[in-house]
Amino acid sequence: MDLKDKKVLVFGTGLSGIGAAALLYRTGAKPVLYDGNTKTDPEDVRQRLGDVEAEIIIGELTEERMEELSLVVLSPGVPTDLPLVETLREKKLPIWGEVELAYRNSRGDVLAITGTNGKTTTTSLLGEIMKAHQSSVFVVGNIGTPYTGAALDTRENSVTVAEISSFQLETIQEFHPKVSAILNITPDHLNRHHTMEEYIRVKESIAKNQTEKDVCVLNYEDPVLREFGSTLKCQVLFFSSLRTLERGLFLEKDEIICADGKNREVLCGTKELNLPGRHNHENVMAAAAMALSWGVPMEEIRRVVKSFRAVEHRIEYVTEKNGVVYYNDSKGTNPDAAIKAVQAMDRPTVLIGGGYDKDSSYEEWIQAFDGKVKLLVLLGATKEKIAAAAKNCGFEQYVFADTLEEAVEICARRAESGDAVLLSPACASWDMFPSYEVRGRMFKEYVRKL
Ligand code: UMA
Repeated sequence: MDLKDKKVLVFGTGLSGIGAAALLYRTGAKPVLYDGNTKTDPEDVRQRLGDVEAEIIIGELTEERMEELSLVVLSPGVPTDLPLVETLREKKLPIWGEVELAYRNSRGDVLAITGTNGKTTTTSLLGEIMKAHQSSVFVVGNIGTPYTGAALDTRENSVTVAEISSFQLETIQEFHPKVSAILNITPDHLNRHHTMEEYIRVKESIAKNQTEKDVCVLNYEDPVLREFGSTLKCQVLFFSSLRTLERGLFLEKDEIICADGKNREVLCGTKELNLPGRHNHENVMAAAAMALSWGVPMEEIRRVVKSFRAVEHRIEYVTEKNGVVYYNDSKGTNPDAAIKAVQAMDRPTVLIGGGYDKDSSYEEWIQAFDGKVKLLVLLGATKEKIAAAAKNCGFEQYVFADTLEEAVEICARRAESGDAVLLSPACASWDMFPSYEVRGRMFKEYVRKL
């Protein structure tokens, strides 16, 4: 689509909106940056745009303005069934996501990762592996760097490693990764996608444009994904942390092994990794499977995998005070991710949970406490709901806090030498913080202040 001098509505003035507006401006289109939140300060948006020229509209978008548009680009946080989006669709305007816009303006190969949990760790690790092998590598997407910010810098020999969320997948059309991966699918974002079937469908769409020449990496232990593998026309490479595979990557005793049907080769021992927990071994297998599929030699992958450390906010060690170890798992934004964090704890734990309500249920998470959690400190919009779930499960050791700072102080008072304090909320941050990153950094600040 030739967008020269065409008006394009960019919906949302967050990271994606600014990235999309800049890309459109640099390619000759006329971006109209819109935000439905009336509290948005146009001056702040203007500053974040820098030298990018764009019209800014906050609050109401009139019918008249809609008539001038040639395309709409949605930020991932904008629900596709929002009445305003429906109206734009009725006007027969093409609606792309920010990822679609970036993809259509980029060159080289795309390696794309989705899944409910483990995306960021896998994306960072794959990014490091590719950077060790290749000179032009971009790590983009849900990880926090909008894809549109990098697209115009890509070349034919570039590799773009993209973390892609379900929100972003909802609005792709031609997006076509050379290698894709779906790490796992467990309930998340059901307030947005409404049903689990729809959430699964959206996640699986990462492979919809892949052909026989492409590869999709899937978790063999996820029954939905195992079945999905048999329906794909592209090549499928499985990984498993529970069984030996004839072809694929798998965990056997303490080793990660790669088998091609005839030969097997050890990638590394799990003790050689700096990433704790089985879920992390799965992330390593997925990243290695993707890199191998793209053509990176095993030896190079092995070197990077062994030196890679946990990403910020994902079971991140903060400090030790009075014999109590503090971990920041602010990225534990759904019950499944939070279960992984509790399972990774090897000592009695005081846990901080609660946050934005995504219609999740918390019983499974509470059952996973398994006698390890001595106190649950609850805050945020879901605190009553989680307390009710805890009672249902017979877990009564919980208290409420009004702020994260108060929660940290309670933890410090109640934890004893030899315990862990873990922030792993099982909820998004949006009720109290702009992002999980801000929540995690505030947590670390309060802990350091103790
Ligand atoms: N907005 C409206 N109307 C709406 C909804 C939002 O006008 O109905 C406006 C808001 O007022 C705000 C803007 O849209 O100004 C925000 O857009 P956004 O929510 O898409 O946020 P961005 O800053 O563009 O960040 C997005 C991703 N956010 C979401 O998907 C919610 C970031 O993922 C991502 O890092 C970034 O693009 C760069 O690609 C964050 C996230 O929480 C980490 N992702 C979810 C997750 O991981 O669970 C999916």
